[in-house]
Amino acid sequence: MKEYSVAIVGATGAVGRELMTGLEERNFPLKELRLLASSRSKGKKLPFRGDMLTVEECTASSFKDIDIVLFAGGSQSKEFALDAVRAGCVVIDNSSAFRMDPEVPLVVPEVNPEDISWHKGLIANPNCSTIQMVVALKPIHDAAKIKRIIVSTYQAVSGAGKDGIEELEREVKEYVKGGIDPKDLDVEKAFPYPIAFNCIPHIDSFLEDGYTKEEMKMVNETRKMFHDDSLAINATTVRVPVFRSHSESITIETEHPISPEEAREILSKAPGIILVDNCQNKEYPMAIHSSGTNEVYVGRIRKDISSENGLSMWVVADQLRKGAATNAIQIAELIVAQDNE
Ligand code: L14
Repeated sequence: MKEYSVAIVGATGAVGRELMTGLEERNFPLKELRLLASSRSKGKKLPFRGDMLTVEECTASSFKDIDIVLFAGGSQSKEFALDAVRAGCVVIDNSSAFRMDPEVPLVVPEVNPEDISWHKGLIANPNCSTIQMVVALKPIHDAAKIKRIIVSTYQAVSGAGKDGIEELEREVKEYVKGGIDPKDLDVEKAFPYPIAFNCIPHIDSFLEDGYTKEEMKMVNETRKMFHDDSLAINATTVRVPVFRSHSESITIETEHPISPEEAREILSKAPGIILVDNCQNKEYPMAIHSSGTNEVYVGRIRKDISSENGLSMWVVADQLRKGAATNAIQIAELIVAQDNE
């Protein structure tokens, strides 16, 4: 089997570290792994498969002799992704820069693996909240055709990277020291308000119509991967004081009737999904349980009592894993499979 020279751009960030873990855990056929990052991280050493690898500064000429480049999702995608494509690499990009480009496939392997066939060197990894939603909904869409989706997210602070994690930790410690009202906690750079003991209904920037860019990513990316521009979607995205794993409350309306029992039956056999749905036994998906795993967890499946054909459910996944690194490596595995056809 062919072995691949792979580079990670943004190796030192939260997603970069998960990409390294994923390549190791999934035993990706590597000839070589190169770690690239901004000049700030140059010279840092990170452990991989028993060795210490040194981080190099990413420049436009970093991509010679590399087969696959995984961009972790920072601002370096816009700067260097096209240089990597020009150097002949296959680029898998975690940022939002290219996702809606009609020349760029946007892929979740459980949902639309066929779309990698038309890539021109660049494949985009969807937004974390979108990924876990489409993994859960695609099997139901295939069975009963979804017409409308209403979703609210409960997004972990690690979506904002290491800064987000450190900010929640610092605020909680400050509160525990005593004598401070949560609204008076110091705010640093990750969020516009204190996130400890709070929910902030604001992720990414606001558009003129009152939705955020994060919300519109869920709308537009889902339509692109389901190949259906008529799908009605309304998203509200919220930051919550959880370290890791995004949770989502999802209500769908379908063209054909589908019962909660049928949905459970279908989802229990669907790829990448773990059904955790036994309310009588207090079993439902939770962020503290999904963290560090690669699957999408679905539970609380019930009939939407406000519409004719509808279901509500609760969907949780580790957004640094399936929402970013794992999905990107699964795309790389599709490339490997295609090469070996
Ligand atoms: O579009 O939770 O990939 O802050 C990833 C992190 C969107 C925001 C993306 C978060 C970003 C998200």
